[in-house]
Order: sequence, then structure tokens, then C-alpha cells
Amino acid sequence: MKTWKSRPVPELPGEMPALFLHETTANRVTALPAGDTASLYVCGITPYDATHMGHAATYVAFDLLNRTWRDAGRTVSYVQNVTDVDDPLLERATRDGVDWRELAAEQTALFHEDMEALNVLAPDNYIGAVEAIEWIVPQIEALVAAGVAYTVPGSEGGPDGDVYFSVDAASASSQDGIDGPWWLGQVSGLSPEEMLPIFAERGGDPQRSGKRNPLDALLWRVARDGEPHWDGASLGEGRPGWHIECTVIAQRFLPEPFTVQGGGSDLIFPHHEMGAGHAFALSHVPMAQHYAHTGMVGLDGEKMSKSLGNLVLVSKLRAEGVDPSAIRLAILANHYRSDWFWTDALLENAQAQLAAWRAALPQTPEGSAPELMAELRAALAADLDAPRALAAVDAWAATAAAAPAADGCERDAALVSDAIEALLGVAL
Ligand code: 5CA
Ligand code: ZN
Repeated sequence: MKTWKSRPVPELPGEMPALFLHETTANRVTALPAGDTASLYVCGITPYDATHMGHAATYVAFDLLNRTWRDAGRTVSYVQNVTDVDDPLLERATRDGVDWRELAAEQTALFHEDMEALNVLAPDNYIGAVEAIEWIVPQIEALVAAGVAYTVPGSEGGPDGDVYFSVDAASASSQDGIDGPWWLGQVSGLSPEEMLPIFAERGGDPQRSGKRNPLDALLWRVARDGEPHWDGASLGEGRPGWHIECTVIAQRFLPEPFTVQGGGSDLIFPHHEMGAGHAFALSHVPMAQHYAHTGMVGLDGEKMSKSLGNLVLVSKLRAEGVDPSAIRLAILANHYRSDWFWTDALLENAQAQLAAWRAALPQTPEGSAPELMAELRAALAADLDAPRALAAVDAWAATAAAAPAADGCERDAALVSDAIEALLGVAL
């Protein structure tokens, strides 16, 4: 699928230190594997409503990782999906009396505009669930053949043949895996008792009769009247479950294992837990070397979510004439791992900060750029500490503003502006 356009990233002199990033499964900050290449999969949107500040914050966070790696001279492969067929999208299309394909296409296009405006570098491969179905079907067949997936009889008048992933069979078979086992709880660290309510909340169906374990995840949903469906070969007509979509796309376009699996913390369980299980059952290699998750952005005391409707939309702010650099700065004022709330004050502060930085630029003291650049790099290398990076720019701007206007150094000003654009993605 077509992706959005990236603005060029200025090349900077000097060196990025080794990068440390929080790792979800270990629950601590660890060194990322070194090397000339790095690979990243970030879970993309389900396009039934416009990009809200929570989505934007997640993609901006992983954009910092992408920029940090690039600055370190690494060749980055970045893949993102778009869940362009799934229950919430179909439900919204039905509610609004629109074609689900049109709804998905419109919202995906709007998301691309938002990402461009926020200066988020585009993925190298942007893949829709629908276009992935032909790759997903044989992989589900392989899971069935391997004995880690099974079909379930119809319930509540539904047809026979939905296919589920057996978490017990997969956990058991991976214990003698060659390169490291998968077990239920590997990614989230949750116990089955803790998993059950979360599973029900986030698209799972623990009550479905005929399942071997209530936590078994849907791989293939056979066709129902009025629902879109595709050729599933031996599985019959139907459509894929959610977790297998990301597993197959990641395995197809990235090395096994790839470096970082990213997304919001709402995806740790069941999405990334099950995805890791599917991937290991398919290839006997872990899916990713490192799991990284962003905190949840909220509004008025609740998590911002399309289902609750408490949204601050990037496109709406843009339409009101808000500078996208200020939106990006407002996001970066929060550490990517913290849960935080969007407020008008956050945006007003970011607008004032941006104006101060812009005003300071012509007064950049000679020799101040390399020092600032080193501080930005050190902040990013320490678990993408954007608030610390912004504080370093604030300090530089205060010094510049206090310096005599005539002493401004053009060469340093250009380097400061390049460093802020390349590392933080903020255009001055
Ligand atoms: N299509 C799936 C992933 S495969 C999905 O979760 N789509 S989404 O549209 O609901 O979310 C898109 C991305 O934004 C995901 O990485 C999700 O974790 C993240 N996200 C959703 N809501 C928030 C929020 N309130 N704060 C931070 N990130 C969020
Ligand atoms: Zn995903």
C-alpha cells in the first residue's frame, strides 16, 4: 500500500552513543543490539476514525527511535500495518451506513496527512491486512498442520470452522524450540487469571464455546452473512484474526527476529503476546529481540479512544491552523513511557517554546551547536528521553536570547536547526 512522504533528514557531524531502550518483557532499560542494520515493526491504525493524540504520540515515539538509529548510521527497515478489515471498522461502517472500504481508505489517507504534518518518517513497507490475506492463509494452515491451531464448531447459530490458536499446544511445543521458547506470559508477564479480563476487553472471546483454553486467540473467522470474506483455501471463505495479521506482515518484510516490536501499552496483551506465540510456532525463532511500548494518552481523566469518543484529533488542530511542529513539541514534552493527559495548556506551552527557539536561532552563540547536539544525543540514547532533550534546547535558547544579537553565528545556527530537525523531528 502507498505510504506517506518523509521530509529529508539532515546529516549531522559527530556520533550517537549506544542506545538504551526500555524492554517490556524484562521491565527494565537495556542496551539495544548493536550492528549496521536495525528493524522495526510498529502496529498501525485501525482506520475507522481520525488520528488522535494517542496514536500521534505512539508514532512520534517510534519516530525518535528511527531517527536515533539513523543518526547512529544504521540502515533501518521499518514496517507498519493498517488493520483495514476488523470488527470495529465493520461496526462503524455499518453504524454510519458507509462502505467499510471507503471508510478505511478515507481514514488512512487522513492518517498519512497527519503523519506528514508531524514529520514522522514513513515506513519502508506500509501493508494493509486485506493485501496480506493471501500470505496469512498458508501460515494459518501451517499452524493447523503443526497441531497448534484447531477448528471450533459453530456457536449461537454461527457456522462451523473458526480457527483458534492453542496457547497450551504452542507453549508446550516451544519448550523444545531451538532458539528460545515461547510461553503464554512471555511478553506481558501476566498470569492467566490476570489475562482473562484484559483478553475480553481487547477483542478476545474467552466465553466462546468449543475452545480448548478461554485464552486461545482467533486466527480465522469463517464467513458470516453480510461480512466481507476471502478465499481461505482449506480454511474455507473467511477473514483473518488480528494478531496473525501483524505476525505474518512482520515475518514477510523483516528479518527473524527483528530488532524492535513497538506499539502502545494497550497492545502488550493480548496482541503482542499472541503475535509472539504465532511467530515462534511458525518459525521456531522469536519474533522480536526487544519489545517497546508507549504509555497511554488520555483526555479528561480517561484513556483517549475511538470507542469512548474522547478524542483530540491532529487533523482538527491542523484545520484550526495550529503549527504541527507545536503539536509535535507538546507530545515530546512527555516521556514516551508515561501515561499522560492532553491539555490546552500543554499546547500553549509548546507554542511559546517553539516561538522562543525560533527567536533564539539568529542569536546562536558561536560554538554552542556541538554541545547542544551532544546533549540531544545523550538524552535520546537514554531511553528516548525527549523531555530532557527539550530542556537542553530551552537552556541553549535562554543563553542565545541573552547574548548580543550581533554575535549570532550562522554556522552554529544552521547546525542547531539541523540537529533539532534530524533528532527531534521539529522544524524550526
Ligand atoms: N490496528 C491495531 C494495531 S495492529 C490498533 O491497535 N489500532 S489503533 O488504531 O487502535 O491504535 C493504533 C496505535 O496507537 C497502536 O499502536 C496503539 O497501541 C496506539 N494507541 C491507541 N490509543 C492510544 C492512546 N490513547 N495513547 C497512546 N497510544 C495509543
Ligand atoms: Zn499489530
